Amino acid sequence: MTDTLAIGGYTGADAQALEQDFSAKIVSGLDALDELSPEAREQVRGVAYQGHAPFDGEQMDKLPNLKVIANFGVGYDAIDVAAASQRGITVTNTPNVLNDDVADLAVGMLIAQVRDFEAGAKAVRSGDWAAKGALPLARKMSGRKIGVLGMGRIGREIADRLAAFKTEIHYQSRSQKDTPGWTYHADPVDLARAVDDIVIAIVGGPETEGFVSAEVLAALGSDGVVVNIARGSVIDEEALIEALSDGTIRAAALDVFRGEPKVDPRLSKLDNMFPLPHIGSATVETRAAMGALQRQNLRAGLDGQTPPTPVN
Ligand code: 8YV
Repeated sequence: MTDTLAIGGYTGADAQALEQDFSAKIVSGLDALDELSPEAREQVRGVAYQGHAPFDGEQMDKLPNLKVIANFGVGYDAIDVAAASQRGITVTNTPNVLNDDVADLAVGMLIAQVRDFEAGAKAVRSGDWAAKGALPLARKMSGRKIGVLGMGRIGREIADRLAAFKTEIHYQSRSQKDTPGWTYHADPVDLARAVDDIVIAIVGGPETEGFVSAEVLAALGSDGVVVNIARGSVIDEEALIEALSDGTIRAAALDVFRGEPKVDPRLSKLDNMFPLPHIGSATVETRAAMGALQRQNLRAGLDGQTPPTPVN
């Protein structure tokens, strides 16, 4: 019997620390809750959660003495925080420690598409470079106007990096920030109209569902690149497939997808979409920092202390 459940694919040092420091029982997903005995479920006071499957009130009710859900990740859209609050459950996340990695990835993905890296790599690997000669010219990165959607902690790191590439920074967020030299737009369509490319760094969840709409994509225009490192749900994926297929926009680079890890084949087969398998925070260093912060939160929640990074 343990008071801590680790739900998700924990391996290596994280699994070891959860087992050693918390005597945690590690299970692969929320489905495992139904396999535990009622006595075992009553013992559970803390959950270390990793994953994107919905953790809702119905799941929480299976753990009647739950005090804390410590999420492995900054985005906690999978967890019904209102349901947790109603039940007196503290939810925590792992902000800040992953900002640099996610921002690095976003910038890398944008440059990859503006400069056509994937087409270039294919030409070398296939022998087309020797057989058919040079590729069509790409576009110049510096001087581009970039619209960052969401000026939170990660959005700001992205914008700082892109400014160093001599781009012109525009952004949209709920409120205007203190960002001298950067142009604020309250409306995402206005932002799209003003810029060449969009980098999405808004939170997921119901309030941003389909935020990047057909209208936003049309306003961006036929030279535009869309980069998404946030959540698949923030883009209207049907509209994106259409916009990429008919040339409404030039290209996209996506680290996140609706229904991931399954990706709509209509999207994954498009040559002008550069995909990555949700690796924004996937470095040895950052995952170690996320794990450590998750466990600090978990410990504090179990001890009835205020955790370092609570979300409710
Ligand atoms: C994931 C993420 O948590 O932090 C986030 O919001 O999306 C990622 O870092 C990661 O895939 C681990 O589940």
